[in-house]
Amino acid sequence: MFSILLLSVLTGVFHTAASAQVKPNVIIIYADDLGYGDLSCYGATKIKTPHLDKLAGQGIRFTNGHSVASVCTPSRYALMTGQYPWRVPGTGILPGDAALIIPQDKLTLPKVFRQAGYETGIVGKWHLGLGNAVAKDWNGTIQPGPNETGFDYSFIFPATADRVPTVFVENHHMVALDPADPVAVSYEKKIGDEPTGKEHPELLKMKAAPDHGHDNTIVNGIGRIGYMSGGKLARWTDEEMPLTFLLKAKQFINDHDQSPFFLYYALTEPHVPRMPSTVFKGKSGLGLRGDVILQMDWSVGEIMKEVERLGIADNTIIIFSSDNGPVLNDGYEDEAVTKLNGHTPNGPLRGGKYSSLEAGTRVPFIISWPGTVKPGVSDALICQIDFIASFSALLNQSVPAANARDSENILKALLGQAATGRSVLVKQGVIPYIIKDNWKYIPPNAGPGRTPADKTNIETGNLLQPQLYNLAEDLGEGNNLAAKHPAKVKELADLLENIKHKN
Ligand code: NG6
Ligand code: CA
Repeated sequence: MFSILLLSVLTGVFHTAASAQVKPNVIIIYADDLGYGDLSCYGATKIKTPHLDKLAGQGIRFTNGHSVASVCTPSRYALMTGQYPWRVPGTGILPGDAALIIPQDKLTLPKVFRQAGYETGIVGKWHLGLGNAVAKDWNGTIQPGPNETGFDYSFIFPATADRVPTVFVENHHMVALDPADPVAVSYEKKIGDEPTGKEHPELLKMKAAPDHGHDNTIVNGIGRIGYMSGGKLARWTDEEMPLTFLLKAKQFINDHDQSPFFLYYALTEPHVPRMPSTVFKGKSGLGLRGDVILQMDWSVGEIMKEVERLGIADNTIIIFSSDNGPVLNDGYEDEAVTKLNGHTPNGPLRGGKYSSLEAGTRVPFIISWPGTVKPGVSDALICQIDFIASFSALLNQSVPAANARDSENILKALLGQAATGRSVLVKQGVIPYIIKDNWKYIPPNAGPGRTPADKTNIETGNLLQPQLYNLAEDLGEGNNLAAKHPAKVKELADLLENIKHKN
């Protein structure tokens, strides 16, 4: 009896002692269009997100965490490659039939883990292109894609929930494809003989906003961007699509609970079209956008429960963040604006998705590693582009020259062992702009100061004069100090140019 007890105590000690070196599992949960103010742990009072609050409570809640860009594709490109997207043409928001834009001969985030002996998987939204060209056979082997850029396993949808093809692709193949009903996709012209949202708005269960582009092929009563035909069996229903991702994510975790794994779990919430499963409809009181945030929060809770159930919670890093900031009206009449009820998706920030102002790219950012990372709040400047260099450092992997060139090793900040992270960060809104030690400089830019009021209705950050903000004192970017501090403007403008032209 005594010896069994001793043995188990000793094993426990060894396990703890070893876990400092044992490779932790890593799960990145990546929301789509979630704002800095959308979670109760980030100050939201009109909505409660208990599972993310719990994750933040057991980990570090970062107040100064950033995506690279204020829209999806460039943020995800940077997360995968460690390179600023504005260096590479063609990294803007991709249509659903785009070719793969991630280089296959360069280091990527999943490759770092794979080299270190991890099993790597992606479940969820991809939006980085598939195949070698726009023209491709969706019914055959679809490649290159996630499996050629570092993932051993992939279960994705190709682009966004509002773009065709509205199907899942698992390791090169469309899921539930009926060969007798092949899928074709076009972003050029109508194909097939199905009604479109434009021709038959009476068939829609969620109206497309006027002149916003979401009125092409109707799938599951919702108009999409782009045209598709065929694949009736393979098309997802929006109410169950996030649940399918959750089940696949859990399955991946279960399949690899004995080996170190890296899971990139890319959620669709709260991106449009917002169509939660029935149990979440009406639950938030803030309309469907609030409801899908509750669904997203619940999914995070399910992942946390799963790693606890498997007994791997202490050795699993969970990172939660978002690819860009919030938007309300992004193409559908889903009451996101009318039912806001005083909720502030931006929190204290100006701007939103698409914008050069802070709400475009300053996002919720939580890291939990129970037993290793001490809970707390950090103001360190951190960015998703730094995952490659930082996890390479954690896992003793080297980064070859000319790879991940904009990624910095900020591991200490990510693990709460340092109060500061980066000193300088270039982000991308309408144009690239720079932050250095809490000073933010946006170069002069022509263009409207706001997107159209009847559409996304967001402050862009465009101004013909230079903008300089002191984010330490003025997080809401209310006070343009450019005229007062011309030397600071010059310093940051020069630095931005240097970084842009760095080889
Ligand atoms: C925009 C779409 C918007 C959304 C966005 C991509 C229009 C007018 N708007 O072009 O609805 O799909 O692209 O969002 O088409 S993202 O989060 O993937 O970047
Ligand atoms: Ca997005």
